[in-house]
Amino acid sequence: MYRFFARAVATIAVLALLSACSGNSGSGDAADSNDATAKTEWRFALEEIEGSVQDTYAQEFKRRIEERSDGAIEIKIYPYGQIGTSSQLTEIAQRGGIELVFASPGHLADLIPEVGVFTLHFLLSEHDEVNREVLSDEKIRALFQPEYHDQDLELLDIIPEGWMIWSANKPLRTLDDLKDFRIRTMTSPILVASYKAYGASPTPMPYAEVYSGLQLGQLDGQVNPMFAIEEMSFYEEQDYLISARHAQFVSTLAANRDWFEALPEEQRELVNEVRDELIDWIDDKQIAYQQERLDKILAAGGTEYIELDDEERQAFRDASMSVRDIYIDQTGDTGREILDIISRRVEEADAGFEGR
Ligand code: 6CS
Repeated sequence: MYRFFARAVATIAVLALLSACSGNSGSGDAADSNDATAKTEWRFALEEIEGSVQDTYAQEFKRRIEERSDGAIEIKIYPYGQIGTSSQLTEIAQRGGIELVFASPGHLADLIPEVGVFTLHFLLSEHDEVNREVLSDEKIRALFQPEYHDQDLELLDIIPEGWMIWSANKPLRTLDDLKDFRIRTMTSPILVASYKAYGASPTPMPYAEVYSGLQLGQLDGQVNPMFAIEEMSFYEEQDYLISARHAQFVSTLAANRDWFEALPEEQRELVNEVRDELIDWIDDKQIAYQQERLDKILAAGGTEYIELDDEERQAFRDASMSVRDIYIDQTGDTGREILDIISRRVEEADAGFEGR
């Protein structure tokens, strides 16, 4: 299971190689060349391992792009563990060492504080259909594009990957249960503030270190969508999985900005076309994955699944509201506007959905 620990040894070498190769690949070589058989390689790095939501997305993205480019484009996928941590992947994409990357706000907010909005609790809808509609709206994407551009990135899509689930060795139903609870979070300052607001003791760290943190007793629990808890084996070290439906795990698909802007028009359109096609496709897949993985965990035995009721959730909702001021403090007027627009869009889409 921990292939990625072994592979970490190769990380430095791969990083060096990718940076050195920057400019020799992924920039429309085939189009520039007279050799009709020349291929352009696009490198696509993931924050998740093979079989994950991001891997499923990348495989289908690759299949559709390669097929429609008549062999002119080849996409090489690097699952988590082959290159580096989420933050390192973003850094390499900024430098042009890879062309495409998944960058989730849980880590990316260190660099682009505005995307931390997606790590705020009780912001998105309880309805998957509403979240899919709001997050894929190009007007919502446009709110973040200037910040991505400032960081040499192009934001291509915002993708929900399922409800965040707490894992622990005791049931977590109240704020009291979370008191001083050492919970691993991604590195976003908003996530740290969110768990502090619950009275917990948040411990930010990279994804690859979570399993050993649980195993060695450095952590009491962690939070991730069900598919990840299963494929990263976190459940093996935990007795309870708790769904508070407090937040979705959201990721963003990004590209190196210069590379994207320099793509021949038809290739840029192809990327946008496939991106649009995959909105519903990946959402249906991720929803199915959560249930399948939960079934798998429960079938293995030794883990109890708890869903908090509305009254229990309300206490967490109330405690989470102060974190919105922290987000606004960190992001100023831009963040305030982003937060207002997203809250309003979710409210309107919820009202429309419930009235259907
Ligand atoms: O917890 C994390 O750090 C990671 N979790 C998921 C589901 N995807 C990528 C992210 O880095």
